[in-house]
Amino acid sequence: MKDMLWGSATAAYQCEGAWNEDGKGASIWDEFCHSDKNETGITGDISCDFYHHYKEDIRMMAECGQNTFRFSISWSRIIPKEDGVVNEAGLAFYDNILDECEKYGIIPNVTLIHYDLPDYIGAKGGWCYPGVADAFAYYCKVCFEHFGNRIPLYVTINEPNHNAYCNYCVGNYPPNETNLQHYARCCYNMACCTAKAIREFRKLHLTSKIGFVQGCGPATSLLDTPEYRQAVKYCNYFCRDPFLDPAILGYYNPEMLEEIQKKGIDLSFMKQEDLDIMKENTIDFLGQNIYSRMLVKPNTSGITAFVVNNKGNNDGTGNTRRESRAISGWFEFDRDPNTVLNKWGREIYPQCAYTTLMETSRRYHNIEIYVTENGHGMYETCDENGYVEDDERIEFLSNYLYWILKAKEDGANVKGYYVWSTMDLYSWINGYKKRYGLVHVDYEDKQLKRTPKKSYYWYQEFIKNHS
Ligand code: BGP
Repeated sequence: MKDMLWGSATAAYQCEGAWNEDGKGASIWDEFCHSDKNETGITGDISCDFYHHYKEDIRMMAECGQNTFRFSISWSRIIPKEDGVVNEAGLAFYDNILDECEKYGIIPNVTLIHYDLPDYIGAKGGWCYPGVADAFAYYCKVCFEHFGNRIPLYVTINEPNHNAYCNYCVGNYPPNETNLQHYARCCYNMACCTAKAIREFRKLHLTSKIGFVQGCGPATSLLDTPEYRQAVKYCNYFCRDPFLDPAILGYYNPEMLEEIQKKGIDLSFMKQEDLDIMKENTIDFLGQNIYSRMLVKPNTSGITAFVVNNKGNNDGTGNTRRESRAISGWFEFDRDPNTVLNKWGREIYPQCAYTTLMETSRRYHNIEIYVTENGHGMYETCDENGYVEDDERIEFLSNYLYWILKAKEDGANVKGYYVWSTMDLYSWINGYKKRYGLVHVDYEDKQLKRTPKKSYYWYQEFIKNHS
């Protein structure tokens, strides 16, 4: 499978640590984690300290046979303050990572923002700040000019849908609001961010490609009645279409905009000049994260409510609430009695990988797709050498990979696959006990000792057999 990249993924706030080293400014996650709003007190201040361990981590990736690495750049490391002055030490850190990747022939797939807005943007209203897209485009321009073709795959934003959802529906991510008007504003501003960043990117005529990463697949249902089909459509209006349509097609579906307004959302913030920029500046590829499916049914409860895997449900015992979402009159989550949930209330359903890739390909003209995240969170224990036998993860990954490769075989334009995550790292509100890594990190050890897990060796074998 020569045209397929095999790798793993991380994100700046979740792995770098060094939160205030070498001139880095604070991000909204630094601010949130250091505040009273952070109920657990757990932070990403040090995490697995990728900032000082990147050489070791990239070497281990290479030894595993991985030929691509997805990581993100911290905006506040590059432009620490509102004055826009570039922090050369920030650029140098990422130059070093790129050097290391080049040394091993690892292709970088780099996200320009993975949740961690600079705090100075947060103070002005974060993703709802009307100037966020211009500020983002400026930061991206600095990156494009500096890194240029050394980064062949750029991603503007990680999971605008999930980010906006956690920020403004569930309220478990900063700024911790529950406000659908702000959700709509945030989604729109994120689409403007992507379009304005792409406008800067195209000016440089790089050979690199640019995309964005979607956090969930299309909605689906257990029954096929007009009511269920309607629920599916509404869930897509909420989770998919406001993101993929402008980014890939260059416009919003007018029927969707009408339905949103009928829900009482004021869309007067939408401006023709932004829509013109979106039309001209669409993505080259889609990054698709695959964890679970959006299984919905008609909303009969009349309730609007949002529950994620890490709010009031972060003990990992699996005996608390199921992950769900509902919008009065539109849709609510359904439960398939034949599937299992993980310990954080999220459904495990490998076949969703196939439907996601096939349906996305169909709707969006067979766009090039990278599966930018796929992984399994677990509580883990290691032996005295730090070795973890994570058979459950191996089973999860191989089942999902079966469906991903089947989708590729059946015509989806899948170009790469990334396990979430390269090594154990900070899992947002879930802290450090929920682990995803192919490599175990001993957080008790001063050196933050790394030990490959059983899944690392399984992946090494898998890559060998599929290259
Ligand atoms: C995705 C994010 C990642 C990662 C992953 C696992 O939505 O892009 O950053 O965290 O989910 O989620 P969690 O850590 O909440 O279990």
